[in-house]
Amino acid sequence: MRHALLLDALFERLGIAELNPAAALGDGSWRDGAGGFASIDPASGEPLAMVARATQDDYEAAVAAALRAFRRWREVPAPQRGLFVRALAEALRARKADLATLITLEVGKIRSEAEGEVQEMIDIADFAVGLSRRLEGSMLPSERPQHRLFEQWHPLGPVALVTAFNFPAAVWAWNAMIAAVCGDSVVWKPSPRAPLTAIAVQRIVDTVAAEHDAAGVCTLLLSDEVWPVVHLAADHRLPLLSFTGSTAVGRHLAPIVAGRFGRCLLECSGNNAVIVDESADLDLALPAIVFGAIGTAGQRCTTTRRLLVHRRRQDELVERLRHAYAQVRIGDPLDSETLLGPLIDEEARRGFENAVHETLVAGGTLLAGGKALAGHGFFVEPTLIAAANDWPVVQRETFAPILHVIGCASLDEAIRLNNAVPQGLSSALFTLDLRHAERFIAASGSDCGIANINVGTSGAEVGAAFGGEKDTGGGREAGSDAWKAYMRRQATTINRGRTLPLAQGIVFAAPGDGAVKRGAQGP
Ligand code: UN1
Repeated sequence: MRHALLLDALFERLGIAELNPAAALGDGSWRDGAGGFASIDPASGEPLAMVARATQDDYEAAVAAALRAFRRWREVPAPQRGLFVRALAEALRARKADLATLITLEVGKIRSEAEGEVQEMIDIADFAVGLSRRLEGSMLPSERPQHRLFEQWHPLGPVALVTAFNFPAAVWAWNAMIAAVCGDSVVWKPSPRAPLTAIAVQRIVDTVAAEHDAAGVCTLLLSDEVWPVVHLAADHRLPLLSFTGSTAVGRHLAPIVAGRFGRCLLECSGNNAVIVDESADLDLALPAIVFGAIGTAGQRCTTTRRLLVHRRRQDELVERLRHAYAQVRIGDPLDSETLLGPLIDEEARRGFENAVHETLVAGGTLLAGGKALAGHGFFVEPTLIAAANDWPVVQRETFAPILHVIGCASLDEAIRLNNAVPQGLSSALFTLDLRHAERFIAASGSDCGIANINVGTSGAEVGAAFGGEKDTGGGREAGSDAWKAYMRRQATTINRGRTLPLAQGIVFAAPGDGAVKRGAQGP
């Protein structure tokens, strides 16, 4: 076993066993489940540990615990709920290195990016703590005298949370930290490819929850089967389903949630482009493109998959990219020299090979990489291919470090191509031309949820709301006012007068009564 000693020590510190339980009720108690599945180290293909699979009874127990917790938690004042989240942030700070190492082992992202992921958890927790003293509604002018009109926000209920392998901890934090200050509880179903990270996160929650009267606020269900996700989507006790994953799965789940008038927060596929215009500073564009295309081995939903480059800059940029790609160290993601770790599994490696093959058959020109590496683990080369935007392989999201290079004659053409894909998550323009920058972010510019200038497509901060349009699903998570998805809005009108004026000037009175008319005013 690779790094056996490191692994033993890490598992001990993070509370991971050789055979792990299947569900956590958020009060420190865990359930055994039945059967099991392995967490696989993608750098070696070897199993790291076994995890039990949740049963229907475990599902019921987790949802019931979350429901019980919600009924209590919603009554706790929001700033006190914030104290729980603040303690989570402290616990995460203390375990940042260990949790990052586990993320690296389990999903193969390099150490620096794994530490960034834990930092993102801390950042959103800090954000949520501040939010716990805001969650402000709005006071609105009533048209009626001696009336007060306002909106306030109430906790929504237990949130069903389904997350993907590529951000196995941060996306939990985006949801759980915000949900917790909003007064909700969470039933988390993580990716079956990252169960150990989920267990480690839950163990951290367990240490903190008891001290903050937050038992059951964060519950966990582990499974490699499909049914728990479908159950969560169909379960009317869970008013919000927050789902991160492919568009295909999101499209399947959304109607199930809609059928019970539940709410969906979808973070589905991206197919993000960097536009490099004629005026671009390539010293800025180059590292942004390399990080965007190769970071997390091309397995971020924000990964740069298309490069829309002005033809006058194309040769120079491609040459510099090829040079940069040739320097990229592929290998053990724990090694600090490594820039490109493995893909998550064999299926992902095959997906890479198929996509490269399809692009070449369509007429693409291979500019760099193109091969999966032989041997253990699921490694591939960072790949650059000249392609056309309308090819089916370019239109879909392949979770791998493949960058399609597409020449453009103008900014207008580049914006048109940027938008000419089904997905709408992230986009970026490198330019030194103010008019071009403004054009890109205008209403008729990028149609994506994220549109950056001289900043790449990936690596968003938590402060703004994160999400995208079209096939990306339309959800918004993390910062800004994304918290509103986790609460229910209530409009209230209070009458302090002694008469009952109706809105819209309606008079509704029996003749001679006179009590109900517009503008009637009490003493
Ligand atoms: C994801 O890939 O699902 O903007 C999330 C980024 C990260 C989050 C990515 N902060 O790349």
